[in-house]
Amino acid sequence: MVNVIGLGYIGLPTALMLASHGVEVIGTDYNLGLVETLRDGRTTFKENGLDELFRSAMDAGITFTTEYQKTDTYIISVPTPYDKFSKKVDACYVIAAVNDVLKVCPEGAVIVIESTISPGTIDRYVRPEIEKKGLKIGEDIHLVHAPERIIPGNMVYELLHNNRTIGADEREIGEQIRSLYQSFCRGEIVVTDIRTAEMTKVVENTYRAVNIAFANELAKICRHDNMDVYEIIRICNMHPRVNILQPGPGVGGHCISVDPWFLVGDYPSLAKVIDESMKTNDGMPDFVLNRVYEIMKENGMTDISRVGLYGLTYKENVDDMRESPTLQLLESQAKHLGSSLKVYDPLIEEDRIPNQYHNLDCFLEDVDIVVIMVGHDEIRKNMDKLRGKIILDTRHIYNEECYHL
Ligand code: SAJ
Repeated sequence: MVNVIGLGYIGLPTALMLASHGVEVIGTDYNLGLVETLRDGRTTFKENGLDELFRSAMDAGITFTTEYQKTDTYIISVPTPYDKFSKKVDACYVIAAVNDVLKVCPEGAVIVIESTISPGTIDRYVRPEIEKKGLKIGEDIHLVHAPERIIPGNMVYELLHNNRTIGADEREIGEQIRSLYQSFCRGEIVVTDIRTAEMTKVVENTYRAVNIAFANELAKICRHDNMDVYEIIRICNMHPRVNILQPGPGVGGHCISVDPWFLVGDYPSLAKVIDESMKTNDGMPDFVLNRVYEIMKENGMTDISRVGLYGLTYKENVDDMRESPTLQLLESQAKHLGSSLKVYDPLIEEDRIPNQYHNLDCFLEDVDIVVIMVGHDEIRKNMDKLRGKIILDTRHIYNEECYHL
Protein backbone atom coordinates (compact mmCIF):
# COMPACT_ATOMS: atom_id res chain seq x y z
CA MET A 1 0.00 0.00 0.00
CA VAL A 2 1.16 3.54 -0.78
CA ASN A 3 0.30 6.50 1.43
CA VAL A 4 0.32 9.72 -0.62
CA ILE A 5 0.79 12.73 1.64
CA GLY A 6 -0.54 16.06 0.35
CA LEU A 7 -3.50 15.95 -2.04
CA GLY A 8 -2.96 19.16 -4.01
CA TYR A 9 -2.13 19.78 -7.67
CA ILE A 10 0.50 17.02 -7.78
CA GLY A 11 -0.36 14.61 -4.97
CA LEU A 12 -3.98 14.11 -5.99
CA PRO A 13 -3.39 13.19 -9.67
CA THR A 14 -0.48 10.96 -8.65
CA ALA A 15 -2.56 9.15 -6.02
CA LEU A 16 -5.45 8.72 -8.47
CA MET A 17 -3.16 7.47 -11.22
CA LEU A 18 -1.55 4.86 -8.97
CA ALA A 19 -4.93 3.71 -7.64
CA SER A 20 -6.45 3.38 -11.08
CA HIS A 21 -3.48 1.22 -12.13
CA GLY A 22 -3.90 -1.42 -9.49
CA VAL A 23 -1.89 0.03 -6.59
CA GLU A 24 -3.58 0.17 -3.20
CA VAL A 25 -3.54 3.88 -2.23
CA ILE A 26 -4.59 5.93 0.77
CA GLY A 27 -4.40 9.70 0.30
CA THR A 28 -3.65 11.82 3.37
CA ASP A 29 -4.06 15.57 3.75
CA TYR A 30 -4.18 17.61 6.96
CA ASN A 31 -6.97 19.75 5.45
CA LEU A 32 -10.20 18.06 6.61
CA GLY A 33 -12.36 20.17 4.25
CA LEU A 34 -10.37 18.93 1.26
CA VAL A 35 -10.53 15.32 2.46
CA GLU A 36 -14.31 15.57 2.92
CA THR A 37 -14.76 17.06 -0.55
CA LEU A 38 -12.83 14.14 -2.04
CA ARG A 39 -14.77 11.62 0.04
CA ASP A 40 -17.96 13.21 -1.32
CA GLY A 41 -16.74 12.32 -4.78
CA ARG A 42 -15.73 15.82 -5.88
CA THR A 43 -12.32 17.00 -7.10
CA THR A 44 -10.82 20.21 -5.77
CA PHE A 45 -9.51 21.78 -8.99
CA LYS A 46 -10.18 21.55 -12.72
CA GLU A 47 -7.87 19.68 -15.03
CA ASN A 48 -8.43 17.85 -18.33
CA GLY A 49 -9.31 14.23 -17.65
CA LEU A 50 -9.11 14.59 -13.84
CA ASP A 51 -12.78 13.80 -13.14
CA GLU A 52 -12.63 10.59 -15.20
CA LEU A 53 -9.40 9.58 -13.47
CA PHE A 54 -10.99 10.35 -10.10
CA ARG A 55 -13.96 8.07 -10.84
CA SER A 56 -11.69 5.26 -11.96
CA ALA A 57 -9.57 5.60 -8.77
CA MET A 58 -12.71 5.65 -6.59
CA ASP A 59 -13.95 2.49 -8.33
CA ALA A 60 -10.55 0.93 -7.63
CA GLY A 61 -10.95 1.69 -3.92
CA ILE A 62 -8.78 4.76 -3.16
CA THR A 63 -9.60 6.31 0.22
CA PHE A 64 -8.86 9.72 1.76
CA THR A 65 -8.03 10.60 5.34
CA THR A 66 -6.30 13.16 7.54
CA GLU A 67 -4.29 10.40 9.26
CA TYR A 68 -0.85 9.11 8.26
CA GLN A 69 -0.89 5.36 7.58
CA LYS A 70 1.40 2.56 8.66
CA THR A 71 2.79 1.21 5.39
CA ASP A 72 6.02 0.52 3.53
CA THR A 73 5.92 3.35 0.93
CA TYR A 74 5.10 7.05 1.34
CA ILE A 75 4.94 9.68 -1.41
CA ILE A 76 5.21 13.21 -0.07
CA SER A 77 3.86 15.95 -2.31
CA VAL A 78 3.28 18.86 0.02
CA PRO A 79 3.88 22.48 -1.04
CA THR A 80 7.33 24.06 -0.86
CA PRO A 81 6.86 27.80 -0.43
CA TYR A 82 9.82 30.08 -0.91
CA ASP A 83 10.93 33.11 0.99
CA LYS A 84 10.63 36.12 -1.32
CA PHE A 85 13.42 38.01 0.44
CA SER A 86 16.09 35.35 0.89
CA LYS A 87 15.02 33.59 -2.36
CA LYS A 88 15.43 30.28 -0.55
CA VAL A 89 13.09 27.33 -0.41
CA ASP A 90 11.13 26.88 2.78
CA ALA A 91 11.11 23.13 3.38
CA CYS A 92 8.96 23.33 6.52
CA TYR A 93 6.03 21.33 5.09
CA VAL A 94 8.32 18.63 3.72
CA ILE A 95 10.11 18.36 7.07
CA ALA A 96 6.80 18.27 8.98
CA ALA A 97 5.49 15.53 6.66
CA VAL A 98 8.69 13.46 7.08
CA ASN A 99 8.41 13.79 10.85
CA ASP A 100 4.77 12.69 10.78
CA VAL A 101 5.68 9.69 8.62
CA LEU A 102 8.44 8.73 11.08
CA LYS A 103 5.86 8.60 13.88
CA VAL A 104 3.93 5.77 12.20
CA CYS A 105 6.12 4.02 9.62
CA PRO A 106 7.58 0.55 10.11
CA GLU A 107 11.31 -0.18 9.91
CA GLY A 108 12.62 -0.20 6.35
CA ALA A 109 9.91 2.09 4.94
CA VAL A 110 10.66 4.18 1.82
CA ILE A 111 9.91 7.90 1.85
CA VAL A 112 9.60 9.33 -1.65
CA ILE A 113 9.67 13.13 -1.82
CA GLU A 114 7.91 14.45 -4.93
CA SER A 115 7.71 18.10 -3.87
CA THR A 116 10.08 20.40 -5.73
CA ILE A 117 12.98 21.29 -3.45
CA SER A 118 16.16 23.25 -3.98
CA PRO A 119 19.31 21.21 -4.64
CA GLY A 120 20.75 20.07 -1.32
CA THR A 121 17.50 20.28 0.66
CA ILE A 122 17.48 16.56 1.46
CA ASP A 123 21.08 16.67 2.72
CA ARG A 124 20.61 19.87 4.66
CA TYR A 125 17.19 19.40 6.23
CA VAL A 126 15.70 15.95 5.72
CA ARG A 127 18.61 13.65 6.61
CA PRO A 128 19.42 15.45 9.91
CA GLU A 129 15.75 15.25 10.88
CA ILE A 130 15.81 11.47 10.48
CA GLU A 131 19.24 10.98 12.03
CA LYS A 132 18.47 13.01 15.12
CA LYS A 133 15.79 10.43 15.95
CA GLY A 134 18.52 7.80 16.03
CA LEU A 135 17.36 6.22 12.75
CA LYS A 136 19.86 4.98 10.19
CA ILE A 137 19.16 6.06 6.59
CA GLY A 138 19.56 3.10 4.27
CA GLU A 139 18.50 0.64 6.98
CA ASP A 140 15.68 1.97 9.14
CA ILE A 141 14.46 4.41 6.48
CA HIS A 142 15.13 4.76 2.76
CA LEU A 143 15.00 8.12 1.01
CA VAL A 144 14.02 8.81 -2.59
CA HIS A 145 13.43 12.04 -4.53
CA ALA A 146 11.05 11.66 -7.49
CA PRO A 147 10.34 15.20 -8.71
CA GLU A 148 7.17 15.70 -10.71
CA ARG A 149 7.30 17.15 -14.23
CA ILE A 150 3.65 17.49 -15.23
CA ILE A 151 2.34 20.71 -16.74
CA PRO A 152 -0.84 22.28 -15.35
CA GLY A 153 -3.46 22.16 -18.12
CA ASN A 154 -2.28 18.77 -19.40
CA MET A 155 -1.41 16.99 -16.16
CA VAL A 156 -3.20 13.71 -16.68
CA TYR A 157 -1.71 13.16 -20.14
CA GLU A 158 1.79 14.14 -18.97
CA LEU A 159 1.57 11.97 -15.87
CA LEU A 160 1.08 9.00 -18.18
CA HIS A 161 3.58 9.95 -20.88
CA ASN A 162 6.45 12.07 -19.48
CA ASN A 163 9.87 10.64 -18.74
CA ARG A 164 10.70 10.73 -15.04
CA THR A 165 13.71 10.95 -12.74
CA ILE A 166 14.13 8.90 -9.57
CA GLY A 167 16.94 9.88 -7.21
CA ALA A 168 17.85 7.31 -4.55
CA ASP A 169 20.75 6.53 -2.22
CA GLU A 170 20.57 2.85 -3.05
CA ARG A 171 20.14 1.43 -6.54
CA GLU A 172 17.72 -1.35 -5.47
CA ILE A 173 15.44 1.13 -3.72
CA GLY A 174 15.54 3.35 -6.82
CA GLU A 175 14.56 0.35 -8.95
CA GLN A 176 11.76 -0.59 -6.52
CA ILE A 177 10.28 2.92 -6.80
CA ARG A 178 10.81 2.91 -10.56
CA SER A 179 8.59 -0.21 -10.75
CA LEU A 180 5.94 1.57 -8.68
CA TYR A 181 5.80 4.51 -11.12
CA GLN A 182 5.99 2.11 -14.04
CA SER A 183 2.55 0.86 -12.99
CA PHE A 184 1.19 3.83 -14.96
CA CYS A 185 4.08 5.80 -16.50
CA ARG A 186 4.76 5.00 -20.15
CA GLY A 187 7.80 7.30 -20.34
CA GLU A 188 11.42 6.37 -19.62
CA ILE A 189 12.30 6.44 -15.92
CA VAL A 190 15.93 7.26 -15.12
CA VAL A 191 17.37 6.19 -11.76
CA THR A 192 20.11 8.46 -10.39
CA ASP A 193 21.27 9.88 -7.05
CA ILE A 194 19.22 12.27 -4.93
CA ARG A 195 21.33 15.39 -5.47
CA THR A 196 21.19 14.98 -9.26
CA ALA A 197 17.41 14.50 -9.16
CA GLU A 198 16.98 17.65 -7.06
CA MET A 199 19.15 19.66 -9.42
CA THR A 200 17.63 18.42 -12.70
CA LYS A 201 14.14 19.42 -11.62
CA VAL A 202 15.17 22.98 -10.79
CA VAL A 203 17.37 23.24 -13.90
CA GLU A 204 14.49 22.22 -16.19
CA ASN A 205 12.29 25.03 -14.89
CA THR A 206 15.21 27.46 -14.91
CA TYR A 207 15.93 26.68 -18.55
CA ARG A 208 12.35 27.58 -19.41
CA ALA A 209 12.41 30.75 -17.30
CA VAL A 210 15.61 31.96 -18.99
CA ASN A 211 14.24 31.20 -22.44
CA ILE A 212 11.01 33.12 -21.68
CA ALA A 213 13.09 36.02 -20.31
CA PHE A 214 15.05 36.07 -23.57
CA ALA A 215 11.76 36.33 -25.50
CA ASN A 216 10.55 39.07 -23.15
CA GLU A 217 13.78 41.01 -23.61
CA LEU A 218 13.43 40.70 -27.39
CA ALA A 219 9.88 42.07 -27.06
CA LYS A 220 11.25 45.13 -25.27
CA ILE A 221 14.02 45.65 -27.86
CA CYS A 222 11.52 45.31 -30.70
CA ARG A 223 9.08 47.71 -29.01
CA HIS A 224 11.85 50.27 -28.72
CA ASP A 225 12.37 50.34 -32.50
CA ASN A 226 8.93 49.27 -33.63
CA MET A 227 9.84 45.81 -34.93
CA ASP A 228 7.51 42.79 -34.96
CA VAL A 229 8.90 40.45 -32.27
CA TYR A 230 6.53 37.60 -33.15
CA GLU A 231 7.55 37.58 -36.81
CA ILE A 232 11.21 37.75 -35.80
CA ILE A 233 10.86 34.81 -33.39
CA ARG A 234 8.83 32.85 -35.94
CA ILE A 235 11.55 33.21 -38.57
CA CYS A 236 14.42 32.58 -36.11
CA ASN A 237 12.68 29.37 -35.00
CA MET A 238 12.87 28.09 -38.58
CA HIS A 239 16.60 27.70 -37.96
CA PRO A 240 17.27 24.06 -37.01
CA ARG A 241 19.04 24.93 -33.75
CA VAL A 242 16.92 27.88 -32.52
CA ASN A 243 13.78 27.49 -30.41
CA ILE A 244 12.76 30.74 -28.72
CA LEU A 245 9.66 30.76 -26.52
CA GLN A 246 6.97 33.44 -26.57
CA PRO A 247 7.04 36.82 -24.84
CA GLY A 248 4.15 37.49 -22.49
CA PRO A 249 2.84 39.70 -19.68
CA GLY A 250 5.06 37.97 -17.10
CA VAL A 251 5.70 34.54 -15.69
CA GLY A 252 3.40 33.10 -13.07
CA GLY A 253 2.53 29.79 -11.47
CA HIS A 254 4.26 28.16 -8.58
CA CYS A 255 7.07 26.61 -10.62
CA ILE A 256 8.83 28.65 -13.31
CA SER A 257 8.42 31.91 -11.41
CA VAL A 258 9.79 30.36 -8.21
CA ASP A 259 12.24 27.46 -8.71
CA PRO A 260 15.02 29.42 -10.49
CA TRP A 261 15.22 31.73 -7.46
CA PHE A 262 16.46 28.71 -5.45
CA LEU A 263 19.64 28.74 -7.55
CA VAL A 264 20.00 32.52 -7.21
CA GLY A 265 19.42 32.24 -3.45
CA ASP A 266 21.99 29.47 -3.01
CA TYR A 267 24.59 30.68 -5.55
CA PRO A 268 24.20 34.48 -5.67
CA SER A 269 27.63 35.15 -7.11
CA LEU A 270 27.35 32.43 -9.76
CA ALA A 271 23.75 32.46 -10.99
CA LYS A 272 24.00 35.79 -12.86
CA VAL A 273 22.11 34.98 -16.07
CA ILE A 274 19.37 33.35 -14.03
CA ASP A 275 19.10 36.34 -11.69
CA GLU A 276 18.80 38.82 -14.57
CA SER A 277 16.29 36.58 -16.36
CA MET A 278 14.07 36.38 -13.31
CA LYS A 279 14.18 40.16 -12.93
CA THR A 280 13.27 40.58 -16.60
CA ASN A 281 10.25 38.27 -16.21
CA ASP A 282 9.20 39.92 -12.95
CA GLY A 283 9.35 43.32 -14.66
CA MET A 284 6.88 42.35 -17.40
CA PRO A 285 3.64 43.25 -15.56
CA ASP A 286 5.00 46.80 -15.12
CA PHE A 287 6.01 46.87 -18.78
CA VAL A 288 2.40 45.98 -19.69
CA LEU A 289 1.09 48.66 -17.34
CA ASN A 290 3.29 51.25 -19.04
CA ARG A 291 1.99 50.09 -22.41
CA VAL A 292 -1.54 50.67 -21.07
CA TYR A 293 -0.63 54.25 -20.08
CA GLU A 294 0.97 54.86 -23.51
CA ILE A 295 -2.10 53.54 -25.31
CA MET A 296 -4.45 55.61 -23.15
CA LYS A 297 -2.42 58.72 -23.96
CA GLU A 298 -2.36 57.92 -27.67
CA ASN A 299 -6.15 57.58 -27.62
CA GLY A 300 -6.79 60.66 -25.51
CA MET A 301 -8.09 58.63 -22.56
CA THR A 302 -7.61 59.55 -18.91
CA ASP A 303 -9.95 57.21 -17.00
CA ILE A 304 -8.09 54.02 -15.98
CA SER A 305 -11.33 52.47 -14.78
CA ARG A 306 -12.30 52.11 -18.47
CA VAL A 307 -9.42 49.64 -18.87
CA GLY A 308 -10.20 45.92 -18.40
CA LEU A 309 -7.83 43.04 -17.90
CA TYR A 310 -8.98 39.78 -19.46
CA GLY A 311 -7.59 36.86 -17.45
CA LEU A 312 -6.59 36.45 -13.82
CA THR A 313 -4.96 33.05 -13.88
CA TYR A 314 -1.23 32.60 -14.49
CA LYS A 315 -1.79 31.03 -17.91
CA GLU A 316 -4.48 29.82 -20.27
CA ASN A 317 -7.16 27.28 -19.36
CA VAL A 318 -6.11 26.66 -15.75
CA ASP A 319 -7.90 27.96 -12.65
CA ASP A 320 -4.66 28.65 -10.75
CA MET A 321 -3.93 32.30 -9.84
CA ARG A 322 -0.65 31.74 -7.98
CA GLU A 323 1.96 34.41 -8.84
CA SER A 324 -0.24 35.48 -11.76
CA PRO A 325 1.05 38.42 -13.89
CA THR A 326 -2.43 39.99 -13.68
CA LEU A 327 -2.27 40.03 -9.88
CA GLN A 328 1.23 41.53 -10.05
CA LEU A 329 0.04 44.21 -12.47
CA LEU A 330 -2.95 45.04 -10.27
CA GLU A 331 -0.73 45.32 -7.22
CA SER A 332 1.59 47.67 -9.07
CA GLN A 333 -1.25 49.81 -10.40
CA ALA A 334 -2.92 50.02 -6.99
CA LYS A 335 0.29 51.50 -5.57
CA HIS A 336 0.01 54.46 -7.94
CA LEU A 337 -3.68 55.08 -8.45
CA GLY A 338 -5.63 52.82 -6.11
CA SER A 339 -7.16 49.68 -7.56
CA SER A 340 -9.44 50.79 -10.36
CA LEU A 341 -8.76 48.49 -13.31
CA LYS A 342 -11.57 46.11 -14.18
CA VAL A 343 -10.89 42.38 -14.36
CA TYR A 344 -12.62 39.30 -15.69
CA ASP A 345 -11.71 35.63 -15.83
CA PRO A 346 -14.18 32.91 -16.81
CA LEU A 347 -12.29 30.32 -14.74
CA ILE A 348 -12.32 32.24 -11.44
CA GLU A 349 -15.86 31.89 -10.19
CA GLU A 350 -15.54 33.31 -6.69
CA ASP A 351 -14.99 37.02 -5.93
CA ARG A 352 -11.26 37.37 -5.36
CA ILE A 353 -10.43 41.02 -6.07
CA PRO A 354 -12.11 44.42 -6.42
CA ASN A 355 -13.78 45.32 -9.76
CA GLN A 356 -14.00 41.66 -10.77
CA TYR A 357 -16.63 40.61 -13.33
CA HIS A 358 -18.19 37.19 -13.84
CA ASN A 359 -19.70 37.72 -17.25
CA LEU A 360 -17.81 38.57 -20.44
CA ASP A 361 -20.55 40.75 -21.95
CA CYS A 362 -20.96 42.88 -18.80
CA PHE A 363 -17.19 43.25 -18.55
CA LEU A 364 -16.88 44.36 -22.18
CA GLU A 365 -19.74 46.81 -21.78
CA ASP A 366 -17.88 48.64 -18.99
CA VAL A 367 -14.45 49.03 -20.64
CA ASP A 368 -12.93 50.75 -23.70
CA ILE A 369 -9.48 49.13 -23.59
CA VAL A 370 -9.19 45.34 -23.20
CA VAL A 371 -5.81 43.95 -22.19
CA ILE A 372 -5.61 40.27 -23.07
CA MET A 373 -3.48 38.89 -20.23
CA VAL A 374 -4.40 35.21 -20.70
CA GLY A 375 -5.41 33.35 -23.86
CA HIS A 376 -8.22 31.19 -22.44
CA ASP A 377 -10.22 29.20 -25.02
CA GLU A 378 -13.24 31.33 -24.08
CA ILE A 379 -11.73 34.53 -25.51
CA ARG A 380 -10.36 32.74 -28.55
CA LYS A 381 -13.93 31.61 -29.34
CA ASN A 382 -15.39 35.09 -28.71
CA MET A 383 -12.97 37.31 -30.62
CA ASP A 384 -15.84 38.92 -32.55
CA LYS A 385 -17.11 40.44 -29.27
CA LEU A 386 -13.89 42.47 -29.01
CA ARG A 387 -14.65 44.42 -32.19
CA GLY A 388 -14.88 48.18 -31.51
CA LYS A 389 -12.62 47.94 -28.43
CA ILE A 390 -9.03 49.07 -28.20
CA ILE A 391 -7.06 45.86 -27.66
CA LEU A 392 -3.65 45.33 -26.08
CA ASP A 393 -2.89 41.68 -26.82
CA THR A 394 -0.01 40.45 -24.62
CA ARG A 395 -0.46 36.84 -25.80
CA HIS A 396 -0.51 37.33 -29.56
CA ILE A 397 -3.86 35.61 -30.09
CA TYR A 398 -5.99 38.42 -31.60
CA ASN A 399 -6.04 38.29 -35.40
CA GLU A 400 -7.16 41.82 -36.11
CA GLU A 401 -5.46 45.23 -35.79
CA CYS A 402 -4.45 45.79 -32.17
CA TYR A 403 -1.61 46.84 -29.86
CA HIS A 404 1.06 44.35 -28.81
CA LEU A 405 3.69 44.20 -26.05
N1 SAJ B 1 5.05 31.53 -20.50
C1 SAJ B 1 5.43 32.57 -21.35
N2 SAJ B 1 5.93 32.26 -22.59
C2 SAJ B 1 6.06 30.97 -23.01
C3 SAJ B 1 5.69 29.91 -22.14
C4 SAJ B 1 5.20 30.23 -20.89
O1 SAJ B 1 5.31 33.75 -21.01
O2 SAJ B 1 6.50 30.77 -24.16
C5 SAJ B 1 4.53 31.82 -19.16
C6 SAJ B 1 3.12 31.26 -18.92
O3 SAJ B 1 2.14 32.12 -19.41
C7 SAJ B 1 3.10 31.14 -17.41
C8 SAJ B 1 4.55 30.78 -17.07
O4 SAJ B 1 5.32 31.16 -18.20
O5 SAJ B 1 2.78 32.37 -16.78
C9 SAJ B 1 4.79 29.32 -16.74
O6 SAJ B 1 4.00 28.51 -17.58
P1 SAJ B 1 4.52 27.16 -18.28
O7 SAJ B 1 3.39 26.64 -19.07
O8 SAJ B 1 5.78 27.42 -19.00
O9 SAJ B 1 4.92 26.21 -17.06
P2 SAJ B 1 4.18 25.77 -15.69
O10 SAJ B 1 4.71 26.64 -14.61
O11 SAJ B 1 2.72 25.67 -15.84
O12 SAJ B 1 4.78 24.28 -15.54
C10 SAJ B 1 6.18 24.10 -15.47
C11 SAJ B 1 6.63 22.99 -16.44
N3 SAJ B 1 8.08 22.99 -16.57
C12 SAJ B 1 8.70 22.96 -17.77
O13 SAJ B 1 8.10 22.98 -18.82
C13 SAJ B 1 10.18 22.89 -17.76
C14 SAJ B 1 6.13 21.62 -15.94
O14 SAJ B 1 6.64 20.59 -16.76
C15 SAJ B 1 6.58 21.40 -14.48
O15 SAJ B 1 6.11 20.15 -13.98
C16 SAJ B 1 5.99 22.52 -13.65
O16 SAJ B 1 6.54 23.77 -14.12
C17 SAJ B 1 6.35 22.29 -12.19
O17 SAJ B 1 5.48 21.84 -11.42
O18 SAJ B 1 7.51 22.47 -11.82
